[in-house]
Amino acid sequence: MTATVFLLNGPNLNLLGSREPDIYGSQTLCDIEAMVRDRANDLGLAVDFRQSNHEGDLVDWLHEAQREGARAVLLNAGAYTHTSIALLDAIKAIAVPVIEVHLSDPGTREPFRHHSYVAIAAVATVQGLGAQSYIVALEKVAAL
Ligand code: CA2
Repeated sequence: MTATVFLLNGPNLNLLGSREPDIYGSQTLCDIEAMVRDRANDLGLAVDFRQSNHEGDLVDWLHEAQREGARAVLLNAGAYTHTSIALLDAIKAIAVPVIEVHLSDPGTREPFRHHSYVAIAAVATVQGLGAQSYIVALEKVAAL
């Protein structure tokens, strides 16, 4: 059976491509989804690609990844990365490996972006490569 990777995107990422291209690139989330699907196809992985602006949706989807037996979760939690103990607890509560993904490198930006709750429980972080961060994270899953 084909392994499924949940790719979860958090708040404001639905607006990608519209503003701040210097930080996040000019691709839309749809463009990124298409890139990810192409690469996943090559790697023999299925992708469940989602976005929500609501913290609880991301928590529910992490639980769902566990219930559905996902191979891994790629999580760009957006700004919840820096604030959400609920997401940290959800990642700790599931056995599915979670890889943290960011387009930018939050460590080189404002100090309030330097701490990541997600990183505490994630098995790896890929950041600062623009849309390519998602591809590198997917390749890490294939190598798990
Ligand atoms: O670099 C990343 O991927 C981030 O997760 C993006 C988040 C930010 O809060 C994190 O610190 C790093 C923000 C996504 C906001 O996306 C926008 C899209 C269009 C216009 C403005 C922001």
